[in-house]
Amino acid sequence: MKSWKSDALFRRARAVIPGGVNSPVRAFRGVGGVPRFIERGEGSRIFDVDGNSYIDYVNSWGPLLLGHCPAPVMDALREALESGTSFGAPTEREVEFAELVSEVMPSMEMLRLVNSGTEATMSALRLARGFTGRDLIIKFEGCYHGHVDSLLVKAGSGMATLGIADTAGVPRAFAETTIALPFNSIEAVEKAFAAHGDRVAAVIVEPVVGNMGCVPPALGFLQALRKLCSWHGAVLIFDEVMTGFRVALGGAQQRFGIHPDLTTLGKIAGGGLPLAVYGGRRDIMRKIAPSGPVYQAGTLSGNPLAVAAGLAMLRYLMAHPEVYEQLEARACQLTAWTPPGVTINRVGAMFTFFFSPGPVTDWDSAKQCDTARFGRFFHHMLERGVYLAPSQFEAAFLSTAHTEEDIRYAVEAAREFFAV
Ligand code: KE4
Repeated sequence: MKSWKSDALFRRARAVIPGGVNSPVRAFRGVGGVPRFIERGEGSRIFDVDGNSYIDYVNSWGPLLLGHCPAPVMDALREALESGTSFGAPTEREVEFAELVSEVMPSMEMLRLVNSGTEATMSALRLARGFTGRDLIIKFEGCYHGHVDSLLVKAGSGMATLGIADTAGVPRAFAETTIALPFNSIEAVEKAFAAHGDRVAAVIVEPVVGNMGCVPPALGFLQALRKLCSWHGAVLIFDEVMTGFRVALGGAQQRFGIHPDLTTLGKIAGGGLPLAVYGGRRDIMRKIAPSGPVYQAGTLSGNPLAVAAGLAMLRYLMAHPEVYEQLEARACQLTAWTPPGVTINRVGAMFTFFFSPGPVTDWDSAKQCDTARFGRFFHHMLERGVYLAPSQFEAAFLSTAHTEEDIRYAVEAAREFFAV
């Protein structure tokens, strides 16, 4: 496929934007080559500036559960646009959206709207520390919760892709408040609580990890986190920025039947616009200003356009719960085979082809992958018009716009690679 315009744009971009991209993982550093500059999206496809079209299995890193330009979201945006873009004042739409999120995820008795998943996790952490009066946070290696200073410790996603163990710019004092443990190790969490129990403010976890690639929770792991947090008075934070409204309408907490104390949401919550959420137990959320002493604010928090998109997405999903059976069935078709030397992990409509014999259950096993072979697979698929996440350590996402033909085509293209 020709990529002259993308090549030229990438050269221009690198002169004025670090790495030529506005988020590191987009730079193709994990797979090599030149990122495709995208002109538009439609249904299950994206179209680049050189006129190439791709079946999109990234879907903007998860938000586009209904595919590109879904009518419910586009119509809602057009209507909202007529009334203005931002007021910096409360609107009815925000109240309605908050009520629906709380209905779909009952653990979120109260919630606050922000603009990104990072802002949601940063705020949830500050709130957990303010509520408990404690400093330490437990996270898991390979999990990524946005570029929050104290969480950029052994993180996944772009940091795993770039092989950055810990980022520059975070004071040692911040990093020292974070305990990073192996995902799925109940024993490690028990030991950490035994050693620091009365100093742990919160445990933050991706209940289904997407940011080292898709890694499901081991049987009993989430239940153990729930029990340990309750016992030690620590706040259990489910970072459902990726899993919320994806692995079930009510997220991983519904799928696995766990009641976290706080939840963060993003991506699908905004239907592709900058909208994220943090929320949970009323007694904790009441600590947030102006009702309490923990400060958090935002000029564009609850932005009318973003909330219109999120509301349209949420209303559609609540009115069409059958989409989750459809997504599960389609994802099964895509992943119900075993390419040689590859482990496929899937939960609902998020999945990863790990280039390792596996099993892949945590960061230690994920990082054994043959990333060079994954890079060759990525470009094999890209050349055939299938757009995957440009990193071994990311999840791929299905949308309701993916057709049986899209799935069949992708499986056929993948089989071709492995047949070689
Ligand atoms: P944002 O600040 O990017 O909206 O959300 C951060 C975040 C928080 N929690 C989870 C579980 C997440 O997956 C993310 C962001 N996910 C990555 C994809 N692995 C965003 C893609 C990117 O960084 O460009």
